[in-house]
Amino acid sequence: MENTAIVTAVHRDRYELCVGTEILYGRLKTTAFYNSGETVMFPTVGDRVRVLRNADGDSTILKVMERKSVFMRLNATQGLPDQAVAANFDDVFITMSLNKDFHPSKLERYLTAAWQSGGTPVILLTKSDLKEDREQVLAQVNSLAPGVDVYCVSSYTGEGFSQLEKYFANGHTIVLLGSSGVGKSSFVNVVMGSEQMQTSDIRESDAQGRHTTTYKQMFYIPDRIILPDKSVIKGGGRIIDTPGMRKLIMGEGTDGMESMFEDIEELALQCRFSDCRHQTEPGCAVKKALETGELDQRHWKTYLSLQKEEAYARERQQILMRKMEKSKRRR
Ligand SMILES: Nc1nc2c(ncn2[C@@H]2O[C@H](COP(=O)(O)OP(=O)(O)O)[C@@H](O)[C@H]2O)c(=O)[nH]1
Ligand SMILES: [Mg+2]
Ligand SMILES: [Zn+2]
Repeated sequence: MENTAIVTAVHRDRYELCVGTEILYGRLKTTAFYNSGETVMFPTVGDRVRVLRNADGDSTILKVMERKSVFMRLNATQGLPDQAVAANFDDVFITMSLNKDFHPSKLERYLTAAWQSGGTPVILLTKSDLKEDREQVLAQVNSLAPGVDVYCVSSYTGEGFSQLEKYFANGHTIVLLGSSGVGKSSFVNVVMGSEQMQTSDIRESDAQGRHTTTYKQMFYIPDRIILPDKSVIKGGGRIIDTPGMRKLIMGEGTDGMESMFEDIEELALQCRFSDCRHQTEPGCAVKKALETGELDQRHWKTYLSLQKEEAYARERQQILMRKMEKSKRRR
């Protein structure tokens, strides 16, 4: 029997799948994924896949269905396709902790990645129990991300969670994005009402045997969420926890760059030369704005480095395509 399933976890070469409320396990159909000579999408958490149900043993994953959103990261092995981290989410909760120094460039980078992924960014400032004066951070966030919703939460006290009810809805998926240690897994554990994900204060050795070693996983949020102070809010929907994604790459899409750096793209239109590289060209509006301070140096630097990464991603993709073409012709 063939079904559509949702991938809820990836364990090496075995996939945890969900069909309705049923959980099953699947493995990739070798001929479909490894010997096809085409660029195939490998399943990741959140993916919808077609599976062939086996009466006994693991089911067979036939293909990955088209994604509405995705995060990619660089494959450590040269020449192999980049890896999808999570797929088919609606909202990207950009998670940063209030108590650590707040880094504007990091936020810009995450925002760009979020816009590019096809999801909607939401900013989650965690550990609000540790920070008395949050006004300064909030002002900075609002100026960097106008129009993006921002929430201060504490997984210890439950502060701020009731404002998030609108994101917990059936058929709706949230993905957590942020450096390790900011409190993503603690957030998931509050939402789930039990310890689903290992948090970093539990030493690996203590945790052995209690948790599987899955590092990213999707959970079905219960209909009612009981907060640490015992108050209850409405739940529902799904949430994906991820490890810190340091090697997240900027995809080929340009939407993210356009939304985040509209000011720079607009300035560039005023340069004397339409192909101005904003270096030594006369009549450069970008350089002038940098001199007068109208354009923030840091914002400009983030733009340049993200642009470089984007070009790099595009180049990698082209090399990969050529390789695939070659191997197809050879067969
Ligand atoms: N004070 C405080 N500490 C928190 C909060 N949430 C998480 N932490 C702590 O921050 C550390 C990292 O949390 P964890 O959930 O593992 O972060 P992750 O790496 O983003 O998944 C742990 O020691 C948590 O106990 C919070 O709301 N308040
Ligand atoms: Mg974690
Ligand atoms: Zn210029």
